[in-house]
Amino acid sequence: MVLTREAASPVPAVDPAFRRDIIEGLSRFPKATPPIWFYDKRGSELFEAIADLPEYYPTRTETALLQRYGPEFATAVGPGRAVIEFGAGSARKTPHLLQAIEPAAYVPIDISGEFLHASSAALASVFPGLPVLPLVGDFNADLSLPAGVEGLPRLGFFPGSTIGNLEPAGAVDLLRAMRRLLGDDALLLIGMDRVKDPDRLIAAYDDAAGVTAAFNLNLLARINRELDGDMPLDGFAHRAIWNDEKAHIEMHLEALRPLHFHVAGRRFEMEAGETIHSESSHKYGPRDERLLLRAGRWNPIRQWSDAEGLFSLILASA
Ligand code: AVJ
Repeated sequence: MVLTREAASPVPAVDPAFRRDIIEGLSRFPKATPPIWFYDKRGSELFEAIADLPEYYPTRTETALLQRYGPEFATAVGPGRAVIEFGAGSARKTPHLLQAIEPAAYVPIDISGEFLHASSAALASVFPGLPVLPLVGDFNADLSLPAGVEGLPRLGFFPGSTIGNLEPAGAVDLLRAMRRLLGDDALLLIGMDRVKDPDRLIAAYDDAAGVTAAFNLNLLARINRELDGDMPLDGFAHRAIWNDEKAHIEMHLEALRPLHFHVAGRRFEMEAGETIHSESSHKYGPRDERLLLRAGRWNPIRQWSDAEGLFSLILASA
C-alpha cells in the first residue's frame, strides 16, 4: 500500500520521525531540534557549500590529512577490509582513503537517500572493481550491514567530526554501537575537531557569506514544506555561540520579534529573543579524544593532526 502511494506521488512521504522530533523539540523549553534534520536535499547542498567556505577549516584540513597520510593508513590498516562509512553524504573525502588502502568493499551509510545514491554511483565509476553497497538509514538507530560484507574484516570510517554533534553520553553510546556492528577485528578511523581559539570557531559557524545562516534557516523551510508549517523565515536570525564550559559551538534560530506559528496543526509561540537550539558541535582536546574513544570501547592506536592542531584523525582498534 505504501509502495503504491509513493509510486503514484512525486512528493516523498514525510518521515514520521521528523514530525515527532520537530513537534517534541518545539514543545519543550528551551526549544531544541536534532541536527540530523538539516540534511534534506537543499540542506545537504548547503553543507557542501559550507565545506568550501574560507572560514570552515574542518573539511579542508581533514581532506589534506587523508591525502597526505595515505601510505601510513595503508600500513596500519592493511588491504582487504570492508570500509563502512557513517554519514557519508557526498563522500568527497572517501576516494583518498579508498585509493590508499585497497579495500574489499565499500558501504556508505547516510540518512539522505537521494544524495547517497548519486555519490555511490560516482564512486563506483572511479573504483570499477570495488563493490559499493549503499545503505540508507540513520546510523544512530539499529542497522545491519549488507550480506556482501559478511566475513570481511571492517574499517569504520567516521570523518568530518560528525561525532561532535552528539552529547558526550550519546557519542559513547554510538561508538559502542559501532563496535558491536563492526565486530572484534575491526578498526575505526574517526575525525574529531579540536578545541581552539573561540574567534576561529565562531567564524567557522557564522561565515561572512551567510551560508551557515542559510543552512540553519533551511530547517524552517523544510518544516514549512513537509509539516504544513507557517514559520516566518524573516522572523528568525542565525546565531552561533561558543559554550566554553561544555566545549561546544551552539547554533540557534533566534526569534527577532514575538512570533506565533503553526506546525503540523499545532500552534507555537516565541518571545522576541527566544531561540530554537538547532545544533551543538563539540570540540575535543587530544586527551579528550582518546578518553572518548576508550569510553566507547575502542583503543586508540594512531593519531594524525595538521601543523596548527586544528583537526585530528584517530585510528582505533576494537
Ligand atoms: C557535519 C556536524 C560536522 O558540526 O561542523 C557545519 C555541521 N553545522 N556548520 C559541524 C555544521 C554548521 C558540521 N558537522
